[in-house]
Amino acid sequence: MRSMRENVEVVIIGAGPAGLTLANLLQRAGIGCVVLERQSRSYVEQRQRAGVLEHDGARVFEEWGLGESVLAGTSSDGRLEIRLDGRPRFFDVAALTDGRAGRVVPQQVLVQRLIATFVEGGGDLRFDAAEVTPHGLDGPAPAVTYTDADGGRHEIACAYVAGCDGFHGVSRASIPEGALTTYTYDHGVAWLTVLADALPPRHALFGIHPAGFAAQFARGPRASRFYLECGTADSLDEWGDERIWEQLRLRLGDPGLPTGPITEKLFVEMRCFVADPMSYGRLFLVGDAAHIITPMGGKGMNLAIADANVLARRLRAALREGDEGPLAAYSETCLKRVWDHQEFSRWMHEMMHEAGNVTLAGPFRRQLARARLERLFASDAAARAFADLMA
Ligand code: RFL
Repeated sequence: MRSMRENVEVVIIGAGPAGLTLANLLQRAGIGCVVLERQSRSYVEQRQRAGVLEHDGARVFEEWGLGESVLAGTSSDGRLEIRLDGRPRFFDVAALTDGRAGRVVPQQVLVQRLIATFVEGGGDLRFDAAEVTPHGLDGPAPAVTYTDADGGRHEIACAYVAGCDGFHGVSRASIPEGALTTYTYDHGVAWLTVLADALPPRHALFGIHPAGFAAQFARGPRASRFYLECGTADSLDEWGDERIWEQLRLRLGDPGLPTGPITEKLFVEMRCFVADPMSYGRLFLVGDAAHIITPMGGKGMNLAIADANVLARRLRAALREGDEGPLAAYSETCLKRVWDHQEFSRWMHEMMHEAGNVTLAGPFRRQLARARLERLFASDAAARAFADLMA
């Protein structure tokens, strides 16, 4: 068995939106990095999850000179629709935020483009890396070991490790117990999410209905992601295609809802998690490795990109200007945004669910949730505050 030892400035563990954004930004900054990904390239490129890149996320790519390669052909969607008991209400995010609005960028499209751009730029991206293990994180000379697809053992010495390997990754797990404070919250409901080759709605669509929450978002020109509130103990056997379409038609108030072949069905736990601090020694946690948030509000992928932007700038200061001060404050900076988005997502979750399904929190809370929703259409200040957080 051959064993190779290398040296690089930064090892990035994980090639999701967090790791790939960081890799591209470090490449632009002229900082050497290697990305180690457990899965194959095709697996990573097909993984369909999020679909909206916020205005600030798009700006990150533009500011680093990646606007053309990452955003070409994507369009911004400045409006959303909330159907309350089947009655449509439109909300113009772009008009309320002076043109700041998110873009429809399916996560797998973003990932494909980030991989292509990084590789074209000479980037070192290694798929099928097994047993990735960080070492010596609390000392001055960390390293990461892994096994390649042919069984070769590798050791990469580095100055810093970026843990971008998602919620179940090895990075956060390698931090000693007691070094992190973790916060968790469970919303007590679940969502069934369905990906279908069905014509998408013109705008992001949220349905509030006594039978439960539902939503439909574009995932490309001919694909939609649907969400259906369901019980936490539900099984896929209980959700045949027929029932899914019947419940979507009911909750979205659209008897003529375009249907199509369902290509994925899975349950999403409505669970939140935050680790504090988002670092340990020379390891920095980025994206889902440090925090997860429910899909309500579409913040998960955007937080990953925002973290990567902060970390790239601060690694550049440390490695090129010898200033480790900004890096030391990485976690504090990122956690402010994380908690702000967690608060917004929970606020929106409560409103969207409790205004519909009375069994969740009772009739009094149902009226409160409806009042909260009405305020968005009655008060310009409330509408602007909401749009600002959605943009
Ligand atoms: P990812 O995407 O999980 O990527 C982590 C990468 O690390 C790899 N990995 C390892 N590599 C090497 N060694 C190991 N030991 C490793 N362990 C793991 C993994 O294979 C993977 O490639 O995390 P990242 O980069 O932080 O990105 C986070 C986003 O993917 C996530 O927040 C969003 O997908 C969440 N999310 C949504 N976010 C939004 O902003 N808007 C949405 O509408 C939205 N919808 C969703 C979502 C997540 C979903 N699921 C299933 C979790 C819808 C769904 C269904």
